[in-house]
Amino acid sequence: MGLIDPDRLRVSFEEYSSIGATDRDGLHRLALSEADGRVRDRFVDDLQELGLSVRIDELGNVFGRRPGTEDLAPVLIGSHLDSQPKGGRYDGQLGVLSALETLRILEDEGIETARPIEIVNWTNEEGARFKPALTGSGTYVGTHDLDTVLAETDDEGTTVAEALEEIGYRGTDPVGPDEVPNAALELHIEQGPRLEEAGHTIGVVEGVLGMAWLEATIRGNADHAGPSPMHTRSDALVAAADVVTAVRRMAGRLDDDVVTTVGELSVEPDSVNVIPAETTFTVDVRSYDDEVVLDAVDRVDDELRAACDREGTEYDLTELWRIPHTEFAPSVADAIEAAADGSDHPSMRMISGAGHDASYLAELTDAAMIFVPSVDGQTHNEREFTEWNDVVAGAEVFARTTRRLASA
Ligand code: HGY
Ligand code: MN
Ligand code: MN
Ligand code: MN
Repeated sequence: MGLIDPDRLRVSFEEYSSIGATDRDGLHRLALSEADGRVRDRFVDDLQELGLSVRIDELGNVFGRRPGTEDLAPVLIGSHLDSQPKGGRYDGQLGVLSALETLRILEDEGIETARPIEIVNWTNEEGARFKPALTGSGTYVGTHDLDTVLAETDDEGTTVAEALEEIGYRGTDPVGPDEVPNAALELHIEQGPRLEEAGHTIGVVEGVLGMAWLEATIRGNADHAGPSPMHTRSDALVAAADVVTAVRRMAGRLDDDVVTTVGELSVEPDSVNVIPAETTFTVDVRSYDDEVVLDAVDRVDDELRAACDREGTEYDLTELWRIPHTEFAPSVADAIEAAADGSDHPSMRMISGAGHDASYLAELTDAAMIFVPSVDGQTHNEREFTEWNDVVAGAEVFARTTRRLASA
């Protein structure tokens, strides 16, 4: 038998992908939704079938533990099973299933490791339904406050605590490590075009961009679209539009790696013949340089002030979340590169533009990530795709690295 069983990995991938599947080969499995509940049940069944001891904490993070031969701190492996709205089947899910396959093959071959190995599915990695993102892992490492996270609400006003109860995953275990892991490893799709452009199969991820999420509300006056003279209007959407384009132009001007996105925008009263009274929109800004992210946040505030002066509107700006850039542990990155070299898969060092649970784990222990290519860099949509031979290559390197980390 090889380092993994590709056919078994494929069977699980298709099975998990059928839970919350969209009709265009994507996934609609928002954090703590009914579909997330069903895929969690599948995951718990698979862990129990492997004979692992399973624990679910108060935030619904699901852990399986495989004992080691020595009384040593565990290696923590895994990712997330929640998806974006109409997202892809690989984002997060591939990391959980590669970790599951790694444990399955160890069982098949009766291989014991010195260190225990813990596998995890993190709650709410995406931050699509409940903001901010990465709250399962962020609370586990102590960066997020449990009560604050439990009280976060979605657009319908449902809290995280209520959603956890609804799907039966409001566990009893305290959120946080039983034992601080000795190392942490996450496999993930790159979600960008770099590996494909370079013709490489394995990304050895050395770091992650820092990011800030902002929410801006602009208040103008609802008025009639007909009789209201143009010079008397305070149009909240016109002011927002100015800021949205300014946020787009900010990227690239600040630093070559800065990326800015306005992903959400709502208009009130949202009626064809009423001048928009209020708009609320989000800003996501990222850079490897944390000072640049701070500077960008200030510039968003400047742009809001200027747009509102022009339009006679008012605004509020709230910072929803900020996470500094991540530098992963060279020791784990080196272990990944050695494993890639050992299995003849060309690898390259890189930085992640996407946020990951491993970033919070890096605050607690030596962590790093393995990337596999995203075709056309596509992700966070139903076109997300990774060639199966790249999936297998990534899972093999993941399994090899996990064994190495668990042996020492
Ligand atoms: O926002 C991110 O980068 C991740 O997908 N949660
Ligand atoms: Mn992800
Ligand atoms: Mn994602
Ligand atoms: Mn992630």
